[in-house]
Amino acid sequence: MPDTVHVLNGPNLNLLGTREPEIYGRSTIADVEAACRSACERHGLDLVFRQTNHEGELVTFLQEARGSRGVVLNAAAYTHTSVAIADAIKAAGLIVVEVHLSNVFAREAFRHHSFISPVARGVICGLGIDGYRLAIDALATAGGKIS
Ligand code: CA2
Repeated sequence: MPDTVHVLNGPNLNLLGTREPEIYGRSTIADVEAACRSACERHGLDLVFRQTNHEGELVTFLQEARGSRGVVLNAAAYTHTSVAIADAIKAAGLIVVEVHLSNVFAREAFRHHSFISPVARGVICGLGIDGYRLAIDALATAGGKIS
């Protein structure tokens, strides 16, 4: 378990690569998974990669990540709305790196607030799917401590 990284993806990310490529790029969710798998293999870590469109299921996935090395979390729109997800991170005592494909601060004001950032170890946004790899690198080294 401590050698497992969970990469959890929220609503609509299953549609990646099909619409709005100018914002989210052309990579599909399968491409994101492949990039995460090769990053984990490089570090000798196991990977659990999941996507859901349901807030409660994301809470369950976070609970199931208890005891892991850490979580790379793109909660998508729930980032900006979900107290339940922030509570789940705290309750499970998880090390979380929050990731967004787009630079949320260059977008609408409602995307500037995150309920997850205060309970995350770090935040990466605007670097496309490279952000997932960088988050895995951070979790692999120094238990996610970014110095
Ligand atoms: O930039 C990101 O990764 C986001 O988490 C993506 C979310 C958005 O609500 C956040 O503010 C930032 C939206 C994901 C929707 O994904 C789509 C994929 C293909 C087509 C349309 C939406």
